[in-house]
Amino acid sequence: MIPEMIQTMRWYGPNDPVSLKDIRQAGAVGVVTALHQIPNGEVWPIDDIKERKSLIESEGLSWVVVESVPVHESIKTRSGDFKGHIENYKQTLLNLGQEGIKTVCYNFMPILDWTRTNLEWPLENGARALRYDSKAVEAFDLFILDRPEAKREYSEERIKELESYFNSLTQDEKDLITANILKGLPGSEIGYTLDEFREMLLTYSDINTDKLQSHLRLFLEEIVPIAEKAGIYLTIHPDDPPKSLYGLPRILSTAEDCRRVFGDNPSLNNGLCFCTGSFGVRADNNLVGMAKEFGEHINFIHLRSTKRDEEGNFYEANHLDGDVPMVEVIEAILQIQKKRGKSIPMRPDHGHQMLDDLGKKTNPGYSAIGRLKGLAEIRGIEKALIHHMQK
Ligand code: CS2
Ligand code: MN
Repeated sequence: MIPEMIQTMRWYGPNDPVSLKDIRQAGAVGVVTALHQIPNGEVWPIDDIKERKSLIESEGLSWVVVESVPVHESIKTRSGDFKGHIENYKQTLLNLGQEGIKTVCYNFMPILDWTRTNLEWPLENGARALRYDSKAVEAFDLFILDRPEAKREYSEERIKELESYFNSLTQDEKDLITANILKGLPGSEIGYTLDEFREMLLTYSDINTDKLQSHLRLFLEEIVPIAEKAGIYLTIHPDDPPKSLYGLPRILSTAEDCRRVFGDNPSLNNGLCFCTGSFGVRADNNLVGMAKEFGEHINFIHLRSTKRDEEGNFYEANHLDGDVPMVEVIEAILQIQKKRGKSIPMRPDHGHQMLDDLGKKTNPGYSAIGRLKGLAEIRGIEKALIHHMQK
């Protein structure tokens, strides 16, 4: 028998315009959620976890994954009260474990979580997608953030190109790019003003890639034994996009990065959130190869596709189009599940804003219908593959 993936959808809690009933009708059996109301770094109290869990269960769903228990900035920079924050993180894991919630996602991206510059990129068919424009990010870095080192990091030719692009933008367009970058996308937990962001950047002035890698290693040395004790499978979410921005180091963008993290700490509770849309932005990431190589550590799966161009831009494509070889990826995952004799939770990561969701207030990337479509397509692929593999 080949186990099926556990179909889930992300839910942002009682204020999410997408309800638990909607998620159930989409065919998901569970949700991925977090206690977003608790400030980063504080312990998640047992009672709050219990309450949220029973709310979800009262609608016939289960709380399958926590995404995310955010890692406090002090832990990433190992400054201030990072020790206290690590203790809090451990306690939260123990509390979640006690309530039977066994899969926890987090990321180790400095300051900002995932980044897009356009949240309503019009597609040919009238639906809307999220898009990342390299020029917008780099022009923001050079001319709005005005980061002193930026001028040395870009070539003269690039700076000229960015200058003329920047001058072609209206003030409204500039403001929108700034807001999209700094206010934080759903799940980011924290947004910044320009000045706050500049101040945060200073906290990384002596943190290079090596140092950030060692901070992740030291963090995992502390929390993985607790996860083992609590029966929790940790899953690190890759960098999105998988490259350095604003001179900040990023350490989970490639297969090499995964090799380091799981080589340093081979515990199976030290796991990966295999986000195809994030890793898939790099042409040098072989997704099927990565699924096979890190299969034992894949404890959570985000399925979506992106379409990149030569200039480093990308948009979120239909789940079965774009650069992600979705059928092959799902096949590789089914092989992993067969080998491990275990179902892995999966969610259709994002979706297009389409049909009745157009014009509605939605969480960017997290409207109902686009994700329902993605989930339905993925479910179809999975069923067909299992049918064939079992023959
Ligand atoms: C994003 C993020 O790509 C994604 O999944 O929607 O919210 C991501 O889930 C978080 O960065 C994980 O910690
Ligand atoms: Mn993801």
